[in-house]
Amino acid sequence: MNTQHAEPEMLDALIIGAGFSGLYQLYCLREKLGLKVKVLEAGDSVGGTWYWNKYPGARCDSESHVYCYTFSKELTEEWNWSERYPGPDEIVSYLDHVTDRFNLRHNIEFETRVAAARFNEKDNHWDIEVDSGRLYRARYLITAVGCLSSANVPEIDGLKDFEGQWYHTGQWPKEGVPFEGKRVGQIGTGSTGIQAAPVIAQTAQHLTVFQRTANYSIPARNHKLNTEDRSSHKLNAAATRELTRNNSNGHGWLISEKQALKTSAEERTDIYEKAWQTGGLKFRASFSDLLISEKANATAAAFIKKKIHQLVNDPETASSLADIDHPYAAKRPPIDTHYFETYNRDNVELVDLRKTPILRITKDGVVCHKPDSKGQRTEKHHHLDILVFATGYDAITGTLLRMDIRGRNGLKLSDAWSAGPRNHLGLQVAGFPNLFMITGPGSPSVLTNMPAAIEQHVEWISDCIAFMIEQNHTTIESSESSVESWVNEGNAEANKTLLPSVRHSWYLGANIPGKPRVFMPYTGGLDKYRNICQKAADENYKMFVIS
Ligand code: NA7
Repeated sequence: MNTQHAEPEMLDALIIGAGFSGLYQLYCLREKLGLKVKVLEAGDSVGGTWYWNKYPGARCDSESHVYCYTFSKELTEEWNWSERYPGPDEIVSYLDHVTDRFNLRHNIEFETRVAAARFNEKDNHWDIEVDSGRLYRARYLITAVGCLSSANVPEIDGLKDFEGQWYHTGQWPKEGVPFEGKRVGQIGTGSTGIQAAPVIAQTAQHLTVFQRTANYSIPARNHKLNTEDRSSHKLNAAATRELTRNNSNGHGWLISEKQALKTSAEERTDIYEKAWQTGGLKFRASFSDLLISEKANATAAAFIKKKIHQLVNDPETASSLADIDHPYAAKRPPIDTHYFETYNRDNVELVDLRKTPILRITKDGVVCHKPDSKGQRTEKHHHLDILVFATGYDAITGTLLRMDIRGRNGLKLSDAWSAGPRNHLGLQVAGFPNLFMITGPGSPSVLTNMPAAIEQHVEWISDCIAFMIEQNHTTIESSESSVESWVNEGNAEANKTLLPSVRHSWYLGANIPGKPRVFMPYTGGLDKYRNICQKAADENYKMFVIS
């Protein structure tokens, strides 16, 4: 850490990131606790994940009337969403509005990336250094860095030789990318690729989609909201708040109590058909046993695969798209706008990488292995002007570990987590006093509607810091034993579901070479998690080590 710079700026709390989490954490610590707080943000505006993810077709998969804060009735009352699912520009406008409405901007430093943070054991504070070398000193350090903010660009042989332009969807140029007259290759068919392909296909001369793992998708059925929709959302806002705070997923709906396996085939198909027509993530709430029973899940999987075959004209393409090797929603379940239908366009081609893997990238395209009719190895060159990597993120831990965070005895977070992330309640790591993580590993985060999970975390952290101040305590940290029991609890909850069975899922870190395979999000549900956290607070944080 650079010590040649001027005196550090003294703060009570430093927050990293100005997305949904960082802004609300700033508001709570400043307004409710009166602390001196600063947010450091790498981008030049608020927005977090949505500041960077401006790729074609980008859209939130939570519905707009729940993808927002609920802490201020006035804010809920005055803000008007324009569509069922908000796009990045509208979300950033919303967060801009929140920033100005609550006068938060002057506590945020933009274009400032945290490089390192060290816990000073002598004086019990954090020393933080940013990329420009500036220093800050704070009693509390809170990471609000999002779960999907470190782009994963796979190391494919030859990328450096590519003479066209290439982009990762998570670092999309603000000015956009014109596809007119271009031959575009898109690698990846996760939630992002499934959103991007239909939009890129509308203007590109030709789009080649490289699919490694076929994926389920449910129609989003996005639409403009009218005055009645908005009035109804506002009228029901208090009830919706109660619902999103007290259910397992933080969305505006409950998971049905009906079991697929105890429902007749005819009724089951009716229920799936209705959910398909309604669209969106609620499809996965059709039955209570979908994520715990392979047999139940297979009924949903079969329904969706049949839809794919109905939607896609070319039987070979349909077969590749429907050749899905994992249970429905055991990987992140995408929702789409005309994704499967896009393959009926003359200018769109699917390359099934399970049959014809990528060999290398050349100066003007991608070369795939293509067995000929005699099974001999031949090569096919896909000529491309633009390559789009919709290849996901070093999710949940990537951004945390890219910073050089060191706790007691200089322990590096990357060493503490060398076998995978370990913490207590997803909030605190043993040996890292006064460091709190919002929506980190071990918390429900990506399995929920994020703002609901974020409000819970921020409020818990704020209450905890208020307790520390009231009681004149200096440090709070997890004990090794509480970490051990939380890791066991997390594994036990995950193993009740089908989710850890998908070995190639980013929930397990499997998309990043060398990343430990540990199931990261807490699957017990936001409601259960909230109660566990509340109990810890009600017991005066006795599971934590306080000094
Ligand atoms: P995902 O869900 O991680 O999807 C990434 C896609 O990229 C997926 O289809 C991957 O295939 C594919 N991929 C990754 N590396 C490669 C290589 N080397 N070759 C070919 N294909 C590759 O990321 P998304 O951005 O779509 O979604 C992330 C979240 O963002 C999403 O859940 C929403 O919450 C928003 P694989 O499946 O690994 O075989």
